[in-house]
Formats: sequence, C-alpha cells, structure tokens
Amino acid sequence: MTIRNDWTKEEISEIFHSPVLDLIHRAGTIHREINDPSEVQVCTLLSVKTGGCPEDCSYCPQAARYHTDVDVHKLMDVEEVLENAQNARDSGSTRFCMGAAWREVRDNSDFDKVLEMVKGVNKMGLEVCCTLGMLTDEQAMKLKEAGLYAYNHNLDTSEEFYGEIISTRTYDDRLETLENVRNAKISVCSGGIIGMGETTEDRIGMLHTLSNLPEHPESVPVNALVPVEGTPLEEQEKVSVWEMVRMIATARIIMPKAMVRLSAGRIRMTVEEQALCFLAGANSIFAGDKLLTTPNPEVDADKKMFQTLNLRPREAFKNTPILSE
Ligand code: SAM
Ligand code: DTB
Ligand code: SF4
Repeated sequence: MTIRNDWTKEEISEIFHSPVLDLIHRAGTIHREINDPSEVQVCTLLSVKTGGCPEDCSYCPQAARYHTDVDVHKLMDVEEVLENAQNARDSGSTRFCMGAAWREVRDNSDFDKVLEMVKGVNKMGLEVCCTLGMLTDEQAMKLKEAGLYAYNHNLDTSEEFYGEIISTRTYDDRLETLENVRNAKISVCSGGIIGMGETTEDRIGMLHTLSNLPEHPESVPVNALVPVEGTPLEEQEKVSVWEMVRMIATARIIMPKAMVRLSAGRIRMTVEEQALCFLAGANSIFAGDKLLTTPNPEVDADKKMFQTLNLRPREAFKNTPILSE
C-alpha cells in the first residue's frame, strides 16, 4: 500500500464524486486490507474545562460570546477526571480524550494539573488524548513527557472557508500547532466538521490539506455539525448520511492507515446509517451519553449496535506506529 502525500485536489475530487456505491466499495476494500473491519475503537470524551472560551468558532456552544445553555465550569480536579477515565475503561473504551475550552494552553497551574491528569490516565493503560487549543513546541514536549499519546486539533474546514467560521485565529495557527504536536512525537488527530454551510470544494480542500501534511494524521475525526441553540450555526440543516459517507470513504482512500472517526452527529443517525459509515471505512466512535457538552447515543444503544453489526471494540495501541520516546 503506497502512502501518498501529494494528492491533487482534482484527484481527491474525482474520488469524492465517484458513484457512491463504488466509493464505498473502494474504501471498504482498502479498509479490509489494513484493518479488521469488525473492530471499531471506542473512545470517551470528557470536558475537563467547560465554556467561557474567548474564541468565536461559530459552531461552538462553549464560546463565551454566544448565549447557550452550557454550564461554565473551571478545570476539574485530577481525582474526578481519573475516576471518569476508570469508568470509561471499565465500560470498554481504549482511548480517553480530555477537552478544554481554551484558545491556547498557558504555562500556569492549570496546565500543571492537566499534566497530572495525563500521567494518571496513561498509567491506566488507556491511549490518552487531549484537545486544549493551540500549543507551543515546549508545551507539546511537556505533554509528551507526561505520557500524552495523541493530541486532537481540528482544521475544521478548508483554508478558504475558515474565515467564515472563526475570526479569532488563522488556519496557519492551526497548522503550526499540528507541527508542534508532530515534532513532539505525539500522535496527531485532526479532522473537521461538515454541515456548516461549506461547499463540496471546501470539504475536498480540507481533505487535501490533511492528506498533504508531511505525515498523515493517525486519526481523522469526521464530525457532522451538532447545531446548538444560541450559536450562529443553530439553524443549519442536518447533513445527509451520503455526505458523511463520502467524507469518510474519501478520507479512508487517501489516508489509508488513519483511524477514521465517526464523531459528532451520531445522535441523529440510525444504526443503518452508521453501518454505512463503517462499511465506508470508519473504525472509531466516541461512546458515552455526552460528547463534550452535547448529547451522544446511550452506552446501551451502542452496545446493542455493536451486537447487531457484529462489531468488537478494538484494543488500545493496536497497529499504531510506535512513536519513539
Ligand atoms: N478548544 C479546543 C479547540 O478548539 O481546539 C478544543 C475543544 S473543541 C470543542 C474541539 C473540536 O470540537 C472543534 O475543533 C470542533 O471540530 C468540534 N466541535 C465543537 N463544537 C461542535 C459542534 N457543535 N458540532 C460538531 N463538532 C463540534
Ligand atoms: C472531534 O473532532 N470531535 C469531538 C472531539 N474531536 C473533541 C468533539 C465534538 C464536540 C461536539 C460538541 C460538543 O459536544 O460540545
Ligand atoms: Fe473555544 Fe474550542 Fe469552542 Fe473554538 S471550538 S470556541 S476554541 S472551545
């Protein structure tokens, strides 16, 4: 399997626009060459610092400037976070991702506390992931030393559309953080959101940027917008399953070794729709009845879905390149 970092937009567009059943077949074939298609990684999210964020991301319920129902909460205590991680592990999760509504990490006692959380979760044998906003080189190194396995930092959309969604930071800021994460030898998790009013070209543009990074992200989350009352995108229409399928399948074909994560938006998808996403190469989900602040399917409903589709939770650290110490 050749891994390419020189995809052109035209090539990606051709794949993206191919007849949908052909697209699913092609992506599914590649998926089966690399992964056991009956394995899906189960990840758990926890919002360790909620709301009050100074940024203006139009989709986000945690931005202080929008009037949403989110309860603002300061950074959680280390023990409480570790209890949550233990529960997540007990219910079958192998990756635990801690999210903070920060623009960027600051070198203060809150960051020291996050480093303690990372250490504790790592000791439990979970893949520990964080999403804390922008990071410097040094902060990335400190997280690595504490045992961080992965860092989530989404490009969200194309470079061209980015300014329509967020004005308080640039696409280049995002790319710089991804570079800092990569340099620190932390596994990269980066993807985006569909259903924000972007065009198909924007979706292809984002996939083009991700697939032409010097190394592909090890994990690519595909989120469907969860429209939240009070945010500028509250009225956006739901995306169809075929749009999710096209994103997932194209990501699988152009970044074959990445974990492609069927992320936000499952709450409005049927089991049949999710099955199409797994056929198209998705091999990871977020479980637990809450994502960061918005609802997600109940744990029991997901257990039932796994039984119906004969899926198994994937073990931690499987087939992931050993990121050298
Ligand atoms: N503050 C950090 C940042 O922006 O990088 C980390 C947390 S932020 C909530 C993580 C990601 O969640 C965003 O990049 C975005 O892709 C996703 N997200 C936030 N709100 C969403 C929504 N309403 N629907 C779908 N995805 C959303
Ligand atoms: C990602 O791409 N999706 C997750 C995770 N990375 C951090 C977050 C989805 C958040 C959805 C909105 C919320 O629950 O607040
Ligand atoms: Fe803040 Fe992250 Fe939400 Fe943007 S996506 S408003 S940076 S929490």
